[in-house]
Amino acid sequence: MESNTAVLKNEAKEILLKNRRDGFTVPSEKLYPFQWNWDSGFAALGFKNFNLEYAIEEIRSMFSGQWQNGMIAHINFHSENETTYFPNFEFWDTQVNSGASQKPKTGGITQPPVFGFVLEEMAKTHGNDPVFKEFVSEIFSKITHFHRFLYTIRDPKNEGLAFIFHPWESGRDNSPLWDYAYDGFEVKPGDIPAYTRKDNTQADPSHRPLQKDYDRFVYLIELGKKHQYDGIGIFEESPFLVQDTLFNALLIKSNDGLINVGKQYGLDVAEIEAWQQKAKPAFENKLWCEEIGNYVCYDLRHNKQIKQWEIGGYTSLIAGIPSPDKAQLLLETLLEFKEKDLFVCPSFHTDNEKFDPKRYWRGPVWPQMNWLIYHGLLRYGFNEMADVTKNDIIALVEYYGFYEYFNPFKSVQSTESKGYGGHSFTWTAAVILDLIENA
Ligand code: 2M8
Repeated sequence: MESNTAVLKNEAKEILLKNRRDGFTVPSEKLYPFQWNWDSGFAALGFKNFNLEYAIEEIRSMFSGQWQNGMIAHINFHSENETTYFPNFEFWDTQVNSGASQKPKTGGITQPPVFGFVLEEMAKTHGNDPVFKEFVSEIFSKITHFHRFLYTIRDPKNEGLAFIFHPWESGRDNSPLWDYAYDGFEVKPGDIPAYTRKDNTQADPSHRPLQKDYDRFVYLIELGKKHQYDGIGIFEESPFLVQDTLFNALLIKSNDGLINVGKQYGLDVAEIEAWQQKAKPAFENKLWCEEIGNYVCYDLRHNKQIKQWEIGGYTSLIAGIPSPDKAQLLLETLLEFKEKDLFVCPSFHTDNEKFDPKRYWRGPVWPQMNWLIYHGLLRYGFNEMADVTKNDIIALVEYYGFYEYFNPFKSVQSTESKGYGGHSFTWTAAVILDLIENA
């Protein structure tokens, strides 16, 4: 009989292959039928464990939609006939920017920059493979160009921290953090065009964002359009303007990835090192919050920290930002969750009134977040908690299946038999495979 681990591994590979289309992978067949930016990085991370060629094609396909200004959009709409997703390429209307990708059509915003560190992960196993070396020479300057976009257009005051102007850019679309960032901003009738959501027909509406959140999502798309998606007017006008923890920590981690891979192959990394010298102290000084004992997002529109405990702060660990003392403080909350018989790591603090164990990004456990936290904890030598983080996500998938996200309460296992959101989910499969293969 096959061991549980072998069964999980096979299932993970099957999902990755089943979600693969023409050189790229969809996060979930119906719910997300295109290529998403950071999902694609995680897909490559999964593929590199059994098919280097697919991992390379995945990233190559993502970068086929790179804009002239360097941006990698959050979605590549490789197929223009898909009807199960809103907003589609027509709604984004990225042709307002003359440097936008024509083929594939894309969205007009970006997502957390993961490709620098994914490249480094690939180098760990394939560093000596000539095919991989060739790929590095092709992709290195493109990833660097993406970071250049973030450190210029998204950092007009040259602070070393990139801003986001849409919650979708954070990857944590519906986090309660953004309720604070909007600070009461509501869309009024007539502010936005009529639109029809599709997500609610593909997933349980009680797990998805509220209508007023979607109205604000659409408002910000319209604002992006008005300023060609990269104009300074976005910085001046957007009611949502945030220097996000996760976004900037993964940018720093990806800078490190590029520096390490670049040095390995004799490439010029001076520009990236200069960004890094500014970015690390900026993150430390502007985002650390003593009161919360964690890093928090900075609301640029209202000039204040968003003082809430939230999962994004934990990605500082994988980026090597906190001192050992601060890392210890981060560890303590994870230990509390474990003591309370919760699966690690809820995406929002369970004591907060806005915490919701079922609703998208307002409390559930997310597989790719556990992968990031696991590696962060290992980096600081917190091996025991790293194992808990890894084993918890494996246990959740083993019990519920390869869902998009999960209820953090162990107690609900007696009454619930499914996870939440999409199923046969790409990043869930990818990180489970990677965690098992590299145990
Ligand atoms: C979710 O976001 C999309 C918009 O980009 C959506 O709700 O329609 C988020 O979880 C995001 O982080 C993820 O990349 C995407 C696809 O998995 O789904």
